[in-house]
Amino acid sequence: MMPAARREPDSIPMYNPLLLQELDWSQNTVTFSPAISPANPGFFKVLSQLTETGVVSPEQFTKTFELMKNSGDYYVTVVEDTSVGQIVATATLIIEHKFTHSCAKRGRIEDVVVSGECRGKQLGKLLTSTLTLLSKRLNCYKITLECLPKNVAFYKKFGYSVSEENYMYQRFFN
Ligand code: 16G
Repeated sequence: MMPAARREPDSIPMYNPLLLQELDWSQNTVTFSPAISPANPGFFKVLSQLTETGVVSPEQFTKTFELMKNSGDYYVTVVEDTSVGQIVATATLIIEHKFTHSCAKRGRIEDVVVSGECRGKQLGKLLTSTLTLLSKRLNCYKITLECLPKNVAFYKKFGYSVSEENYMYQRFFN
């Protein structure tokens, strides 16, 4: 597993990959059966299985990548099938800064998606565990995500619960 990188072979990671080696897996709340190791491109193809990606030029991609990387608050993380050099799953942790809670940080998990042909390999579980632990490691006071009702049971395994607050939104365009 690795931070999202440019599609060139000599890629620049979005965040320091060593962070993933420092996670406290003793705090993990799910089991992997069979066991898999967290130490182990198609990025848009995978994302398009979650939602509308639109058309993204290489320039737009690079601009957004740089913006995310420079902010230091985007942990776009991917699983690559190294045998074919293809990204097969992704999830993102975003850090939001607050003045409240003594200027604390809040984590958000976004865009969790596993490509159709790789479902059932616990990759979504691996990514969600990893990013949840990473948010703790980064001292977030809480972490949130939005999901469909059918996915609530999945996220409960990692310690998430359904909030009494409603998720409200307005959509300005698709
Ligand atoms: C889900 C995703 C969210 C994503 C949205 C896409 C997770 C936990 N939640 O709610 O991150 O932004 O789907 O739908 O992955 P949209 O493109 O219609 O907003």
